[in-house]
Amino acid sequence: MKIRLIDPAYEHPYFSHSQKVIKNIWFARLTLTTLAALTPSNIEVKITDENVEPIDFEEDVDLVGVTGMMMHAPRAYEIAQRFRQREIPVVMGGPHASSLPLEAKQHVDAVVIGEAENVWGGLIEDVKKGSLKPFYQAESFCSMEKLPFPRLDLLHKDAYMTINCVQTTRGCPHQCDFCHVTHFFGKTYRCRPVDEVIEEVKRLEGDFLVFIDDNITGNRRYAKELFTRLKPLKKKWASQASMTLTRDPELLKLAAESGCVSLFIGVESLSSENLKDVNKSFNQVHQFEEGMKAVHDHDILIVAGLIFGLDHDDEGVFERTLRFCERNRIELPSFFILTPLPGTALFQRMESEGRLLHKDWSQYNGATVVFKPRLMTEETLQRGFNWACKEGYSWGSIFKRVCHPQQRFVTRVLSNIAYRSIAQRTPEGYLPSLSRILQRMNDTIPLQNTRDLIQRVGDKIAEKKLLIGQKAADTLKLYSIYNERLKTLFVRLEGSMDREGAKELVERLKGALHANVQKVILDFKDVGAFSAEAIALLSRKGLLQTEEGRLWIAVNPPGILG
Ligand code: B12
Ligand code: SF4
Repeated sequence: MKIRLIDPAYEHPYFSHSQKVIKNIWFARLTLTTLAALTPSNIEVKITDENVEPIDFEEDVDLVGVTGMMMHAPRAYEIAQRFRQREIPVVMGGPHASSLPLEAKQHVDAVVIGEAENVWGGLIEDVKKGSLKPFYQAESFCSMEKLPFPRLDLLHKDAYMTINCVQTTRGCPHQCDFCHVTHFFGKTYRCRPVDEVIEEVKRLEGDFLVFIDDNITGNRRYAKELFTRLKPLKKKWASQASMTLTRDPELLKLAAESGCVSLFIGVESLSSENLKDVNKSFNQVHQFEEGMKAVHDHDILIVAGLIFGLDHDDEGVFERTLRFCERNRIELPSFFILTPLPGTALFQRMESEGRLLHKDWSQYNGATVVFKPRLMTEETLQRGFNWACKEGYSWGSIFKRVCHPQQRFVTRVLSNIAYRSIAQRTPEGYLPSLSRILQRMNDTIPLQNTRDLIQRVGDKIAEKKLLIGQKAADTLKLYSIYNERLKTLFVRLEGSMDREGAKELVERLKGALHANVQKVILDFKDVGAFSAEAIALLSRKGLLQTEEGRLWIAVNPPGILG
């Protein structure tokens, strides 16, 4: 019996790569090499990764297996159709088929839902008997013990940056709403025996490997043991981890000592509200800068995952995020557009809110807008994302991010050049017109004079000066968010306001009006103290009016002075 396993290619300006780029930055997934390893040894099994070689549709085979993420689905179905025309049975598995088995079944003879370990052998027996069933799904997750080592020998070694890929864990202890991992693996986090991982690593040629885990430090005790055992092997490795790693100095140190040179870290958003919305509050925004520094201090290169289009993202998000990457010298920013993948909590929410634009899965690729964003239009999100990709890999931005004293300078530069070649293929983008203004509208204005401040008590202003012993905040903070759909700017003010602060606020707001903002809502609730001059100025400029329908609307304005 002969089996051909196929990984479909994907035509896209951002995600499909030339052979040269694949050779520079790409590694093979473990999907088909794992499946091949599970195949009984008396069966001939071969792999085609369509990204690196064409498919032979005339090949004489008895079974074709196709894998695929969401965006690969249309191509996977085309491939299936070509083989089925020749009456060769086709089975499909992987993230897409597992999320939408009924849809996949319309295009293939059998669908494997979830992991293959406990069903693949039986499926092959059924093919031999000519009694292939429509669906295969294991009753439980497979044991992580004694998993066969993936058949890396079946890959074209020279086509990729590396074929040295190893998986140590499956799943993730977290459940971020947009992530497919928890949907696929349930709430489980399973670890392979460290002995077996070490044995697999020892067998790899060369000194570099990728741990393709979704979160290699999800179980800290396990990770510490693994890293300790890796040290003597003197390999270099890359993987994915969550921000929580940066809060455990011992773990980070062990990772570095065991050869970690690069980590993909899901930063996702610089807004705590966004992170809360998608169940990722364990990412603490106030800790980001310190966390990035800790990783750099261990000479580990950061590939940061950053998502645009979350519900609290306005037009300012693109520039704000890019500047964050530059300030923190993130070597490889990896920008994504929020994508509701079927099976995830995010998909359910978007679907129930009627916000999905279509279900053309080929567009569900992390680089295309497939839903209605809350605070901006689809076009602004798409163009802003394109801008960030291009601008983020402009020479100026690369320079800001890679020029620092840590080691591996050459690696930093070369990997940026490789990413730059991808980013340059991104369609034209632009920075939304309000971006600059929004950066200024999210700022801290120092006070010039705290002596004459009058404190707000309850919703009134106290009669005279600050109450004894109570210190006024010596800054005025502006938190602004713009709703492009409503053409409305919301500004929440916090701290104290003297005349200079009020003047500065008026100046900045003038800039917003020039940029076609049709309404400004100013919330004064968190301003604890004002100077009489500040109130007079705001009042003169019409910023304290509360009537609906006006250009300026004040919420919780300071009461009348005593
Ligand atoms: C490595 C990896 C990558 C690499 C891929 C390199 C490459 N050459 O393609 C990189 C980092 C570049 C990458 C990029 C992206 N990835 Co990715 N990636 C992974 C990751 C972490 C590991 C894949 C792997 O090797 N798994 C190990 C194997 C053994 O598991 P498996 O693939 O699930 O296969 C098992 C079963 O599914 C089943 N099975 C699978 N296929 C088949 C086929 C048949 C016939 C049968 C019988 C069974 C079967 O059997 C296997 C053994 O049990 C997975 C997460 C994960 N844990 O799988 C995400 C994952 C696959 N990626 C995902 C996504 C979305 C992307 C991106 C779109 C970016 C993004 N927005 O996150 C891009 C797209 C890139 C592209 N061009 O395809 C999603 C897919 C979700 C979905 N529903 O489509 C996943 C699940 C992660 C997530 N957070 O949700 N990725
Ligand atoms: S931490 Fe990462 S892998 Fe884990 S659920 Fe969240 S996004 Fe997915």
